[in-house]
Amino acid sequence: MKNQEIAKIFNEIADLLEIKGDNPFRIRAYRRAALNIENLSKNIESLTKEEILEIPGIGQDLAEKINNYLKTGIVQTLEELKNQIPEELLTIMSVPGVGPKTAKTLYEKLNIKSIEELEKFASAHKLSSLPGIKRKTEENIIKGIEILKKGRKRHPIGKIMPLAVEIVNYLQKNSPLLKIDIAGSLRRWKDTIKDIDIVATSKEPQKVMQIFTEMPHVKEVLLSGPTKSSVILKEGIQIDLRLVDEDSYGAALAYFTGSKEHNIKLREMALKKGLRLNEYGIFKESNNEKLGGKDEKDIYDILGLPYIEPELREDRGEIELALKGSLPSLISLEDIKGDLHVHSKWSDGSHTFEELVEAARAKGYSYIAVTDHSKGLGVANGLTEDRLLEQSREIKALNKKLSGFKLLHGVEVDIKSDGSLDLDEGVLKTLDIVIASIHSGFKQSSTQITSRLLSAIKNPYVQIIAHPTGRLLGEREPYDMDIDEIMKAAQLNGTAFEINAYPARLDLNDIFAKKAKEMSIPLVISTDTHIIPNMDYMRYGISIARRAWLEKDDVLNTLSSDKLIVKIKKKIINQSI
Ligand code: DGT
Ligand code: CA
Ligand code: ZN
Repeated sequence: MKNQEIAKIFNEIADLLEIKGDNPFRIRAYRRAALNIENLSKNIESLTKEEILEIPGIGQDLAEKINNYLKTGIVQTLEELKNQIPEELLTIMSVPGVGPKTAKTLYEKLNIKSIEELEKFASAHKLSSLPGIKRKTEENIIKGIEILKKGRKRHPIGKIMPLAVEIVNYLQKNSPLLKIDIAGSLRRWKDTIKDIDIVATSKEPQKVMQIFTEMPHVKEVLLSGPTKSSVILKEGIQIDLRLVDEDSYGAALAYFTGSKEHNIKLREMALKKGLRLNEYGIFKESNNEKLGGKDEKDIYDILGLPYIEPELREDRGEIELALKGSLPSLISLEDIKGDLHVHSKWSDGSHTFEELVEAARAKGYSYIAVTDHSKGLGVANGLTEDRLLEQSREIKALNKKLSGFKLLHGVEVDIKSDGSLDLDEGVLKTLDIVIASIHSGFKQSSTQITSRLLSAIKNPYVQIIAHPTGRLLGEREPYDMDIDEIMKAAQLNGTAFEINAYPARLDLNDIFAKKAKEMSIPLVISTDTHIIPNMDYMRYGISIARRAWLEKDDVLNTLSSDKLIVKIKKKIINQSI
């Protein structure tokens, strides 16, 4: 899809303008347009000129650039900027933690032209002698290079899942398949993915392999055989396709779904029962008689286990639980009744309340909470106390007109660098829901960040901590903080944690969400929607929840709005006794 390409170009233009010290509003306009195009649910090539103009943040000028790009494959502005600015500068800027200013200094003062050179200078501590570059910046650059190297190997699931689904659809439509399934870490919905594994069966394997290796999506064929082929997609992602006999399909699917650790445990169990388990099926050790393998369920049946959902197959105790018959009944998308983290036009979202309500109703929700940013976030057009009160009046008026749906009034209040909240408590207490989160000072010491979060957790008016660890997949590590202490405080105060479903965040992750459940810390799953298609990200939040063994009752936004409000307001009552 051209959407990603155009978004990338607009971001590149913004980077180059930033290096040039151009007008910040112009820079922001490009970034906003890039974000909105990236999040578009439709292929931009299929839109008319008028429809392109309807994308939030796209005016005549940008629409023309898009049309030109679709016609000619270039955007003139980018070409012109590239001629003005050395390309090496962009390379240096691709390191997380290196902004345009730093990149410029590194390039001009030390003549650094590649990431390798940057790494050499940074590890020899030769950067912090430069003007405007602190010791801490140098450390962050070293960390950034590490992230970049790691990021090249693993990709956020939000990037990979749509690609995999597209390929599966393509193969289903164009090749003679009997069955096809996504396997590997992607079927387990792991938050980052190394490569895509697909298992399929067909009466004409040669033909399927030919169609697979000749797909228009393929950049390079690594291996092409009758049972296994591997290709690299244009996006740089590897896909392995395995064709197996129909009779072994279930066993192969189980084997290639993994995890490796889960499979090893199953094989050990089989051996103890005098059975042999492999990717072809499950057999009697004594006479090689095949007992099953056509369906995945066969394997678990024959081992005397209930079916174990792919998200649980990590050898984190799921097999032991299955043996006892006490596997969790995992939460599913249909259990979610509303979204508790949604931005509107009032701050940096793209839509009016009416538009958001309509989209939420179409999803079958019975409520959403509008949670715009607070005033300290100037870049996001955050709300003052006065504007919040004004917002309150509008929401009340709108709710009178709605039936069977409730628009909750909330806020995403910024936790300032000293730990205080960015809005008066007098106003916070009038809202339905208050979520608090950190948006600055990510690099503070562990003691500072921990105490900031602790004061928000203890505040009687804060019900939810949003994106609690602050990680951005492939870009930013979680805050350096004392997570044990933070979880203990949430447990004690009855403050909920958010599983932020935005694919670049997925924060909390599965490990901490599982721990939160064990500690009876309330959880919510929210999308942090800024533009309507973001609401679909709920599925990624659900995947984290399922990998964390969560059931419907562990998640607050499976409740009706009335019950939800009663439950979260208990915190204020408990703390005032
Ligand atoms: P990743 O790193 O995101 O690609 O994670 P996976 O789990 O997709 O790992 P991958 O692609 O290396 O292998 C796919 C599945 O194949 C894996 O989950 C289990 C199975 N598998 C691969 N190698 C082995 C092995 O050496 N032993 C066993 N038992 N299973 C394996
Ligand atoms: Ca894989
Ligand atoms: Zn937000």
